[in-house]
Order: sequence, then structure tokens, then C-alpha cells
Amino acid sequence: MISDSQSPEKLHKNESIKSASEFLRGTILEGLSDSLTGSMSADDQQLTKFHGIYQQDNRDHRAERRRKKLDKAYTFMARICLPGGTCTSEQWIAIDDLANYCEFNTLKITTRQALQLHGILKSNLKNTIKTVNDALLTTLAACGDVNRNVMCNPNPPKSEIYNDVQSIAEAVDTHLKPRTSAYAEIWLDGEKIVSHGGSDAEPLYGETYLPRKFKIAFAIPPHNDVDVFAHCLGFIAIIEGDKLLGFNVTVGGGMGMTHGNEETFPRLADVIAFCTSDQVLDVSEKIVSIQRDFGDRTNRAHARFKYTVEDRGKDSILKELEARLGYSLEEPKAYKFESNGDLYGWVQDFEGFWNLGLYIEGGRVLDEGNLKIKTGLKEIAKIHKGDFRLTANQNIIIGKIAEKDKKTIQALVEEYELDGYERFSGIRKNQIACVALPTCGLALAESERYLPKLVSDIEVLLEELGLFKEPIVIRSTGCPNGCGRPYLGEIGLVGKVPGKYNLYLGAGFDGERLNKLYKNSVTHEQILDCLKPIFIDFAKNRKANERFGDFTIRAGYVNATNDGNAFHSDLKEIQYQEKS
Ligand code: SRM
Ligand code: SF4
Repeated sequence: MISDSQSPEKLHKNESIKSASEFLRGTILEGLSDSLTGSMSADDQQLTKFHGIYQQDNRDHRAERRRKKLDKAYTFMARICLPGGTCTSEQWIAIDDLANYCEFNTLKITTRQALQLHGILKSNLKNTIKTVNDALLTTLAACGDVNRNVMCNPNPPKSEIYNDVQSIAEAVDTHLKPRTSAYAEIWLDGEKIVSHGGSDAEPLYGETYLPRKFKIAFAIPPHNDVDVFAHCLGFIAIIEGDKLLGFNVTVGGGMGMTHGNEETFPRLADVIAFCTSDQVLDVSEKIVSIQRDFGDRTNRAHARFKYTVEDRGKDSILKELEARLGYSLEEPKAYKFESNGDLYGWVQDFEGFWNLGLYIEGGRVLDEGNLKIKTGLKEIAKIHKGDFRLTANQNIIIGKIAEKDKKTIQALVEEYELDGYERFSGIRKNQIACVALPTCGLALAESERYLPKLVSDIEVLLEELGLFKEPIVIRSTGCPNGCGRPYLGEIGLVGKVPGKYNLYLGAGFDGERLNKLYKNSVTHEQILDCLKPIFIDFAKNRKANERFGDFTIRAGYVNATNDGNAFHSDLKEIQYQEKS
């Protein structure tokens, strides 16, 4: 049901790439067998995203290669879906082994509980995807204009309910997967199926799929570690005693924006209704269908579901949802979030198993110098009989450890120095950095390679003020797309140009309030200059238990972003003033 304003001549060119692709085939197979180039055609690069694959190049080498008149050093990134961030030890080992054949030899734990392999040569792409599938995992729909990896609170289960919520999240993930056989055909030597109709039709998505990417998360209060309000569609578990009553439904969250274009903005989702567990699949499917039909297919900068909700209003979305469901939903129920960070250390779950939350800087699982995170986690996987759970803050939980295995795991954690969480500052333990350079083609500035250094300098300030252990959420991204959800950081840094960032303050510690621009385009030194007096003020004048983000608003440094869409309004003086 595409409206008149979306007449074929006005549609974005990606729409015709999708519709001409025969359900995501394009000429990917031909491109893979072309050994003259390490790259794929521009149209196929749009299509491989639906298969979880991005063409990239190592930007650290770009200038030198240009000087030497060499083509870019093309490789590919593959994103592996792990609904709720969960995988087995065997699966971890399989992906870890694959990383050994990639340029960077790392695993990246993403902010959406998936795993990324960076630096795969085209000639090794098929084998990589096949191996992922042999491990009973998939890259299908990890990216592209479809529903992505469904997120779920990975905290140690306090009751069977936590496992139930995870199962529901997995069911939604499966239900919303594209049905095309192109994936099997291209990567798994599947049989070629003539498309357009027959068994290869996409009953939900149709041949043009969604206007843009779509994201879903499940949160179990009081933990909002998945940042449920940053998602297109969210489900907040409502638990009474030992019963899962159902879920509050949230719609219209998203982070991405463009510098200098106020028509683009991060937006927090609205809570519109309550549904029972049995209704979740239906609600998910119908909301996706609403976005399929009403989302803007003419302008990709305005195509996310958050703009559909913003433009049409949440009440009209609820009305349309109920019309498509054929029944009414109940009013939302009360809930309370306390934080969007992770739990670290040993926690026992309701079955008596132990779970160990480990801090992984920037989510980057690597061996470098004395650092042996990759080897350490692999050694654990070799003996670990439980599961691995990736968190939305790019960390990892070694889950379901039997009492008798606890000592052995702890010994490995100590041997490979994975126990840093015991010593780290509160701000370090609450940091997120997106990938950015050298692999992200959209990065304007460093992020993953920069934030830890900034945090080290900030720690010096905090230590002097007795705030070393204070949990403060700090997030950075190399551009305004928002992959590290920086607009939900009590301190947010968003790259503008190399070495310069916009500095945002004032998000809620519980992930329920966006931050606000405090200073425009500041350097490393200027960021520290800006933060120092605020930290001093905070140390001296905070109220008992007051969070840093709340304080920056009460003390007048920034205005609060009270509405999900009021990010750009009420800005105070934002230019950085040199010290006189
Ligand atoms: Fe993202 C594009 C990395 C989570 C918003 N994101 C990209 C690309 C693929 C760059 C590109 O298009 O060429 C980045 C690849 C970098 C690399 O080298 O690996 C990239 N995004 C990531 C990851 C790996 C960041 C991380 O350090 O963990 C996260 C992978 C998640 C996953 O497993 O699926 C990641 N991206 C997010 C999030 C956070 C979230 O979903 O909770 C957001 C903000 C939420 C949202 O979607 O609104 C996000 N990524 C974007 C956008 C902006 C979308 C928009 O609405 O404007 C882009 C650019 C685009 O889509 O055009 C983007
Ligand atoms: Fe790349 Fe920007 Fe996303 Fe960072 S926020 S990974 S720089 S697209």
C-alpha cells in the first residue's frame, strides 16, 4: 500500500535495486566469481547487506594506496545474528576460528548483541558464510532493509520468566526473517529457484522489503541495557510476582541523524499499549507491515519508522495496529527502569548456575601485545558447557557455569587478565564506542580507538574528585549515525571531522531521556576543559545519589530533552569559548 506521493519516479533508487534483484539475488553470484576485482558492483553492495555483508576498505591504507595509484584494499565485513546475544561455546569457537582468516583477526561484539568479522577477502566470503551456517548461525538479515537481530536483556535469569522472554525474542527474530532462498543459493550451494512468485515469494516483505532497516528489542525492568527506547519497536516485560503478564509495546525510537540537518533527529520511542505474550508475534508482524506500507520510500534520510511515527502520530499508529490485528490492546502498565549499563562479575541465577559478566573494551575481542582477550575467551569456550551472552554495551557474559566449574573459569579469567572489571573506573565500565575508523566507510572521526584514551584522561580528573567509581555513561561515535547510541550517553561525543567532536550532556542513566548538545566541534583538550568544571561542580554540589546526567540539567549546563523528538530545541550557547 504505497501512497501516491511515493510514485515510481520519485522512489529512492534503492527501491528499484531491490525490486529488480529477484528477492535479493542481483548479480551477487557473478560478482563473487569475478576474480579480476576484490569488490562487488555498486548495486550488489546494497543487496549483500541483506545477507549480512558490507564491502569496506581499510581506511588507514587509503592515502598511501592512492599515492601509489593502487585501488582501495577491498575486504568485507560479515555480521552474524545472535538473537538476544546468545551462542554456545562451539559456536563461539567456530566464529573465533574464522577470525583467524580475516585481515583484522578480531571479533567485534556489536551494540546490538551480534558479532562482526572485519577484513574478509572476497575469495573467502563464501566459505566464511558457509562456516557460519554450519555452526547453525546466520548472517541473513543482520543488515539491510528488514528486521535485524532481535535484542533481549542478557542478564542472568532471575526466574524462568527471563528464559521465556528470550524464547519470545528468538521467535520474533525467526518470524520476521526474509524467506528468500537467494541466501541458500548464493552462500550454501542451495538449489537455484526461479523467483517471482511460487515458493520464493516474501509474504511479509514483498519484493521491495522495507523502506529502511528495522530494529526490535525486549527489555526486562529494571534493566534497560538494550536501550529499548532507541528501537523502532520495543517490548518491555511486565512481571507481577512470578508471572509474566505480557509486554508494554513501544514504537518509533531511533538514533541516526545528519549534522546540520534538523529534519533528522534521534527520537525516543513512545509507549503505546500492552499486549500479552501470545500477541507479541502478531504485534511485531503488523507493526512491520505498517512501516512497509507507510514508511517513506522516496527519501532514505526520512525512511526510518521513527519518522513514520512522528509524522502520523502515535495514536494513529496504534489505531492502524489494532485495525490490522482485528482486536484492541490494553493500556500500558507501570514499569520502572534503573539503568542502561551492564552487571559485572559473578552473579548466581535462579537455577543455581553462575554467570560471569566481563568487560570487553569497545567490544573488540583481540590479541594485541600483552592483551590476550581472544585467546582467553577461546580457552574458556573450550571447557565451558554453558552459553555466551553478548550485551548491548559490547560486553560478554559467560553464562550458566556449574558450581564445580567456577574455579576453573575464574583461573582462566585471571590467567588472561579478563578481570579488569574489578579495577576499572565507573565511567570506563559504562562506555560504548562504535567501530568508526579504520573500517567504517561513514566515519568522520575516530571512536573505538579514541574513547579509551579520553576516558583515561577523564579518570585522572574523576580520581582527584573522589568520583573514580562513580558510574557515568559515556558514549562516542565517529559520525552522527548513532551506532553507539551516543544520544543516550550522560556524556555523548559525536565525530564531526578528524579530532573534533560535538559534546552532548544530560541523558538519563536509565535510558529514558536523550541528551542535548553542549559544545560544538571540540578537540580532545577542549572536551577535558569543558568537563573539568562540571565534574568539580558535580562533586561539590550533587544531591545524594544524583546521577551525572540529571545534575548537568539541574545545574543548568543543558536543558532537558523531555520529548523524544525535542533533541534540537532549547539549545543553550553551544560554541566552545577559549579560556581567556
Ligand atoms: Fe550502525 C551504518 C556499525 C549499531 C545506526 N553501522 C553502519 C555501518 C554498517 C556503516 C555503513 O553503512 O557503511 C557501520 C559498520 C562499521 C564497521 O566497520 O563495522 C555500523 N552499527 C554498527 C555497529 C557494529 C557499531 C558497534 O560498534 O557496535 C553496530 C552493529 C549492530 C548490529 O549488530 O546490528 C551498529 N547502528 C547501530 C545502532 C545502535 C542500535 O541499533 O541500537 C544505530 C542507532 C539506532 C538506529 O538505528 O537508529 C545504528 N548504523 C546506523 C546508521 C544510521 C541509521 C539512521 O537511521 O540514520 C547507519 C547509516 C545508514 O544506515 O545509512 C549505520
Ligand atoms: Fe560508522 Fe558512524 Fe556507525 Fe560509528 S556511528 S560505526 S562512524 S556509521
